[in-house]
Amino acid sequence: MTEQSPALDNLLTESRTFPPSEEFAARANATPEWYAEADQDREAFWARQAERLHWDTRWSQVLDWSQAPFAKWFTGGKLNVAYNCVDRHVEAGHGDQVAIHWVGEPGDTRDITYAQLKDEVCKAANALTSLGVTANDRVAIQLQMIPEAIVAMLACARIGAMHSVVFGGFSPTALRSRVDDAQAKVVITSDGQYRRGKAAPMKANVDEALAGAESVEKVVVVRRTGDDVPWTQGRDLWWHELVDPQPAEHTPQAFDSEHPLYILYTSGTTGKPKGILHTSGGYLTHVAYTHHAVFDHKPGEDVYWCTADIGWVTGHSYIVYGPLANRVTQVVYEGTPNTPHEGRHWEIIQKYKVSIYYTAPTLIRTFMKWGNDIPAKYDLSSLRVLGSVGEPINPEAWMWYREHIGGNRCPVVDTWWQTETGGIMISPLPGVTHAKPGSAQRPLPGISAKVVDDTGTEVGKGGGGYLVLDKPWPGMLRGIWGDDERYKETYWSRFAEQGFYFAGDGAKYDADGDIWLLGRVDDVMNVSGHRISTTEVESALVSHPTVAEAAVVGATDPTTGQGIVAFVILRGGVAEDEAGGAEAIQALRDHVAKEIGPIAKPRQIMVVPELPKTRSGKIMRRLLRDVAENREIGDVTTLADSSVMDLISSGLKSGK
Ligand code: 6R9
Repeated sequence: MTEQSPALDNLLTESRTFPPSEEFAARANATPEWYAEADQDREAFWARQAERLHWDTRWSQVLDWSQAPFAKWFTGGKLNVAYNCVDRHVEAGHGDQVAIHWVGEPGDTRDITYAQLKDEVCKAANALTSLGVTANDRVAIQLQMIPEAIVAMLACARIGAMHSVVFGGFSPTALRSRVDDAQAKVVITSDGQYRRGKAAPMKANVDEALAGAESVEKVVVVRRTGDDVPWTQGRDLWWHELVDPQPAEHTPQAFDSEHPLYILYTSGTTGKPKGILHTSGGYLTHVAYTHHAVFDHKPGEDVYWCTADIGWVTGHSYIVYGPLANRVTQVVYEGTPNTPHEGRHWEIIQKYKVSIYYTAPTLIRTFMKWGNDIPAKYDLSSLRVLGSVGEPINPEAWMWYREHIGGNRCPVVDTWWQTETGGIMISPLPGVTHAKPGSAQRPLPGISAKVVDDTGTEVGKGGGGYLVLDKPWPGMLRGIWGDDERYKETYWSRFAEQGFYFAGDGAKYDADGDIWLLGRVDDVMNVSGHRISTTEVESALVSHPTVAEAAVVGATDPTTGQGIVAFVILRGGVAEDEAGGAEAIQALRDHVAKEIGPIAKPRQIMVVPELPKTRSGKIMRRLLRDVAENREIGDVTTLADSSVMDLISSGLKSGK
């Protein structure tokens, strides 16, 4: 991205800034000095962060980068991750503190204290051991958001087995390929899950996935819906029959800092999914530190809620490991945000007095679509920090979030990171940063990131290019499971000479040197030789009063190389025949031209009822490209709701 596209300037016309309030700054966990302290001696800074944990044996070396790009952090150190997340809080006298306020979709609830969580994790660890699971074995977990999911992950960590969590919504084929790749010995699942008010089977899908899977010895089934399930004698066991009778005592063993903790597969764009490997000491240090700094979490005071699914890395790092290491009290919600009504999240925040709320832009835009009057009905005054993750947040959504959810009082932190980075890398710090709507702004203290051009040279202020991470960090992936070559090839070959990690995201510096993420580099379109980011056009579209959500793809065009095709969802209350009519569409095209420049005018705009998204909320542009290019629609197995594509296609055919 050496050439300067006028189009890329659009996001940067955003000039509003929000300085932290004095009261917030006075009590903030993070201080402005951290940046300089970390720059001065990065390893010493990370060593101080590692002090947040309990180590059975202290490390002898902070970072060993001698076998780059395979990092070792806190070498010689030994710790038990589950002990750090549970037992030590009980030993420090916080056994009665609620760890999890669990809310089931049908309305049932459970409060689990740290003392109870410790008992559950110990029982589950004993149960896994009784099945012959030992350190370094792999356990696949396909569960919805129920407490057993968290207990199962911590039980694996406690005995040094690696978990591989697979989305509850993933197809049998997707589960099978992950089970085979990791050669999982045990699979933990449930009979079924509640989704949108209905019980959907899980166990039956797991059975389908596991037919002939040779590595799997046992399947442990949590009873949730109570529906009948197929049963394989000798292989299948009920969780309550296996786990409940186990002793609640279990001595945690200290494992090496580099002992593997988990594998998590990223939804690959093509071919085989990548099994991202994370290890113990560095990872836990990274997620505990970032959860403390970015969310300003105060143990014993705050009520935290991250709305992610544990099948996604955000659930691993910011529901399980970071928050529990920091002695959080958190909400875990099983269901969808509009079951039984569109105010469900706000009702939960009001009830539990949630003070820190972390969600995804796609959901924020959905809330916008449902209307301002819904959150307005609830008391959201307990909130004090709002977070966003998963994709670039457009300034309109950021402002809406700040105003309608945060009451113009809560700092909004836009956190950039990836499955591969393990934890948050670029984000404002509440109480420190002057926030800018739509920008993740600055690498955290201890983290180094740069925007570089094709040759790996850092671009200047106002310049755009590729985001790279130029220094190793504790939470970084240690490789791709079973495929060292692919690890080197995917992340380290693009800028091999400089030794940079290639994140695959486009980014830009503004005039102050703040970073703006522009979406995946494969989502950058090339129209008549001009580079235009899909995010940028989407951002322009949603800044129009009739548009709630937009997805933009570059479709092959005989004249311009690529043509811009936009799919838009209208805001609630906007009459579809009016807003979807020829004149309204023309007005939208003109609006984009006005916001970005005539070059960014979409060739085609289609009004649709839904957009195809993965469970982590990412729009699957590949499928929209198929529609835009009149092709047969490709593989939809990783969609959260695979019927969405039918809805879009039939809506378009009926001329809407
Ligand atoms: C945590 C997570 C990683 C990709 C990443 C980027 C996009 C995530 C973002 C963001 C802009 C943010 N992404 N957070 N883009 N601003 N705040 O999402 O992990 O599922 O591995 O996705 O998501 O494109 O490269 P993962």
